[in-house]
Amino acid sequence: MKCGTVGIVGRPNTGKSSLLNRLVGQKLSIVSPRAQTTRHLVTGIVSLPGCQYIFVDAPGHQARSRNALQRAVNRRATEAGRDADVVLFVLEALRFTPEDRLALERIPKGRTVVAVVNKIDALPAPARLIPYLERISKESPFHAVVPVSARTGRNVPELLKVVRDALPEAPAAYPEDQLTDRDERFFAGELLREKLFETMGEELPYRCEVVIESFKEEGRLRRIEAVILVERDSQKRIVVGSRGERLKRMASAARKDMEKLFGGKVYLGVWVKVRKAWTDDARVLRQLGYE
Ligand SMILES: Nc1nc2c(ncn2[C@@H]2O[C@H](COP(=O)(O)OP(=O)(O)OP(=O)(O)O)[C@@H](O)[C@H]2O)c(=O)[nH]1
Ligand SMILES: [Mg+2]
Repeated sequence: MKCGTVGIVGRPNTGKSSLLNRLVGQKLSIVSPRAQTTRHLVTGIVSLPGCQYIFVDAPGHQARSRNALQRAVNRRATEAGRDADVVLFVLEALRFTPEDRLALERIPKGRTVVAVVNKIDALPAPARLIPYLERISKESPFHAVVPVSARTGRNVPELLKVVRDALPEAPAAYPEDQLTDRDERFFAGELLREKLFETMGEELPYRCEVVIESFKEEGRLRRIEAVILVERDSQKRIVVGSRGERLKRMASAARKDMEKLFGGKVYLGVWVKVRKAWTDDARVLRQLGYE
């Protein structure tokens, strides 16, 4: 039996969370076209005959951190590479930016690192992939370089094989049917946060956080009370929208996703609160679990 932790790291927006979801076959980690969507470590467990993979999706490592929140998120990104048996270093096909290099340098020396070249479904000229793969294999002593598409699932089974070979012999750490070690409360907050990323303009999602104030199971109903923290009154007005329409739409979309994931009815109440400059307030960040 093989079993081990597999950290999924790289610069923001390379498709790490999409890859986790594809590997697990379930949407666990939120995805958006924006960089720095993921802020937490999200575990996805895959149990196959003779092998259990404990994947850990990490936030993208950012070159420039402008506030305490981003520094805390970056520390988390580093943790995922440090504590893993195997590291998946995720790249976007045909690109290798200074930010990619920085993320690669954050992985401790001596780790088994697989370079995963993602988004091969979107290649403008497929012939350019081979020289790119050759170039990447020279960047670092990778255990392997594997091209995949998290979007279509192409070559993902091959990636699983490569990782399996590199995992240590160990008994399974989790029951076979367990998908994650995160609870429903965590996913409720993330699904609402995803709607902020989908709906809001440029800077706003980075100024928002979701706090689940209460999560109760009443028979088959889950009664969830959430708060969206923003930094200023003007941001609150935008999140709420005229006559509360925007907030209602986001809450309704989040509730539907929650019902799908939890397999039961959800009541979701959402409020917006102003907490001045929370992204730079160590005390608030600690309360939010970032320290
Ligand atoms: N064409 C294509 N797009 C992809 C693929 N994988 C991810 N994407 C897109 O790339 C964007 C970023 O995806 P995420 O999975 O959120 O990326 P991430 O690396 O987790 O980003 P951070 O959490 O911000 O670090 C989204 O718009 C995805 O739909 C892929 O295989 N092909
Ligand atoms: Mg992500």
